[in-house]
Amino acid sequence: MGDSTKSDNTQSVTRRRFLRSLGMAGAVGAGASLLAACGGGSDSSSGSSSGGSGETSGSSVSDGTVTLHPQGNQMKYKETEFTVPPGEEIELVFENTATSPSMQHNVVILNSTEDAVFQRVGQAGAKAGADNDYVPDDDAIIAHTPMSGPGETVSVTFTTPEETGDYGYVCTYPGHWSTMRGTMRVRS
Ligand SMILES: [Cu+2]
Repeated sequence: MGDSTKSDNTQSVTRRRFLRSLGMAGAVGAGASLLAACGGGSDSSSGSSSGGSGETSGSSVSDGTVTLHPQGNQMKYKETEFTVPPGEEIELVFENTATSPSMQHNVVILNSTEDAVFQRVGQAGAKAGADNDYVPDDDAIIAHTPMSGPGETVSVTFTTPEETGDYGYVCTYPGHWSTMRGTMRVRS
């Protein structure tokens, strides 16, 4: 099968690099907004998990890194949107803070926010199977992280689209696509 999209993505995974320092990803996880206030050393943050279930939560790019998490042990992202500039290389980090063994997740970025595209990619992902990390060969896929188990952190580095607009992201672990979705907003 022609898997040019897939090998592109694989390539960008392998050439990922931590943009500034390894410590940065962890700091961003505590909350991007804190970074504006402090240069480091502050531990006034209450940590990774906040309540507010059912509330829309956002994340934004900071020093080229965006960090996402699952919402507890639900088939949902905690951050259902994030905003990035166009045409810029970013590192997308997913910290799988779930504890249930069935809560395996990835982040697959799509060139669309159409429900039909989420459905097509989600269903094809289940068919692609574990050997393919549940990621199908589909032209709608811009980039994707590897699959992560509970407690694992995965990431992918990619260049954001040149065109401003909204782009979907979805987890392609079987059964997750219908609820585990978000929107990447590309804004200049
Ligand atoms: Cu998932």
